[in-house]
Amino acid sequence: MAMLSFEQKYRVRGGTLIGGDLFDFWVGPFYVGFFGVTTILFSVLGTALIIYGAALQGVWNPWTINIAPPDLKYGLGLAPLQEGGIWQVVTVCALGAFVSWALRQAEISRKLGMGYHIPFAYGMAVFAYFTLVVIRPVLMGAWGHGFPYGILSHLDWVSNVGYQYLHFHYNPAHMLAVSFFFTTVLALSLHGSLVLSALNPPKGEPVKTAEHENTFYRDIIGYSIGTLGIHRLGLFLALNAGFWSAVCIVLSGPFWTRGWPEWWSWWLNLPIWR
Ligand code: UQ2
Repeated sequence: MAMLSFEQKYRVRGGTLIGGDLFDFWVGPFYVGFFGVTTILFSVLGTALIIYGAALQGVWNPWTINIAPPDLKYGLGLAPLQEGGIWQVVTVCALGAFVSWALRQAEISRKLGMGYHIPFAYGMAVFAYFTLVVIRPVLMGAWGHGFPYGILSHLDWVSNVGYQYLHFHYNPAHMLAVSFFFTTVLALSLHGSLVLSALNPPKGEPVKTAEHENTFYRDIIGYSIGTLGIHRLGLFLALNAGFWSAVCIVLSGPFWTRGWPEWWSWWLNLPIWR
């Protein structure tokens, strides 16, 4: 399974961004590359630090592990390891690993002569995380505005920050982000179910093609977006979900400090009501 017949054909040299031929090889099915090495190093170090932090607190319950950012009093400076310093190093490791992964995707795309759509799409998720733990804390003047690394603790953070703005669902960028997330799910469920239905006809019948897929949607809503189009739409919807998520959180604090319901007073104050 790991070594399909056509894989050999694509095991070609070149396309690397850094390191030349030095890391241009495979281990089993995996391409290594300079960024494969840095991804492994950053992930192992970051994970080890989270486990170390949990051990120092004597917390071994996976649900309650919490690596918190520094107190606000440390501002944008370095904090002692046990007072948020671990969080700071883990954040560097996480970003190191995420960026390494994106660059590894870019190297493999180059190797194969493909576009950069995959690293671009993944990069949008990294951008949303970067906004949360770097851009917004820097704009607000303290690393303490980052979110804590823990299963339950990050949920508490989201809830608390949401209530700080009274009703986060009134944040217009949050409305856009949520709508894009839901529409992404709608599009993927339409797409996945359509492909599976075409590829799984009743026993004994031949597998159906894109003509059937197009005809289904033309019959039911008078329009088919096409096999290429659905993937363009999917990428567009998903990129927007990540992008507006980043926008909605960076607005909250650096650019709007009151409750989000109040933001809508621009509507009530329109001169057309007078
Ligand atoms: C389609 C098509 C596909 C698809 C899907 C459609 C053959 C395999 C799902 C239908 C999608 C439409 C009409 C767009 C819906 C719009 C939104 C915003 C959800 O036509 O071509 O290819 O998978």
